[in-house]
Amino acid sequence: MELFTARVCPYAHRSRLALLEKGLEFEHIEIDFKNKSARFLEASPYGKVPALVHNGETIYESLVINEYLDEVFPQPSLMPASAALRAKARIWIHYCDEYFTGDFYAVIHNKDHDQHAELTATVRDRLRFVENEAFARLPGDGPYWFGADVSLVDLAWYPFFERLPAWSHYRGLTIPDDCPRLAAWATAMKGRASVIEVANDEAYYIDNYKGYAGEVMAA
Ligand SMILES: N[C@@H](CCC(=O)N[C@@H](CS)C(=O)NCC(=O)O)C(=O)O
Repeated sequence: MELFTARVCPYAHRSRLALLEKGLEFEHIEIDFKNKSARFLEASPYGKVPALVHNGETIYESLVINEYLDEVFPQPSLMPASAALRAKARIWIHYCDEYFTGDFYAVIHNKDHDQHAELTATVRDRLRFVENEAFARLPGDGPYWFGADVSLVDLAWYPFFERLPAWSHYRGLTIPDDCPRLAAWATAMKGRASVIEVANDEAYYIDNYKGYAGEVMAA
């Protein structure tokens, strides 16, 4: 199994975590975005990481790769046992890509001081929505989204929280104080073995997002 990946990419990070959680051996192929090989472009028609090659098939899109891995290698399962909770898991994965990530990246890409407060407030509200609609309502008592067992939802969201120190550094964005469950979840994820194995430190993200962020804007 081969994974085309990039250390800086949160989407590739999701699939690296899924492979590690499954205990699967894989060849890690780091992609230089400025010099994409023909082999990579064949595996990844969008020219994006991650892309997985397994049994002669190429699979791309991080969420699709992770569902594929969970189907093909069912143990340990990374989805809840009941159909209703699996549906909830898909809702929260969908919320991440449909609503959260766009607003999250808008904050770091924005160079206009006049828009800064509104953009960061939007992300804080997204985090409060997760706190109040997911963590306060879903069954289980943590530390993960669905209780004691890590799931594809945790793996879909966590990479953005590992990058949050860069948002905090350049844009003053942190987890709001009124989101204690979300903060506890982020701490629990940070301590997980798979996360530790591929973690980058805060300085790495601050350095790598400098080009996007430009100057520091206070909270
Ligand atoms: N929806 C895709 C997003 C993947 C994505 O945007 N990857 C970026 C890096 S984070 C990429 O490969 N960009 C290629 C480029 O910048 O040339 C997924 O979930 O896999």
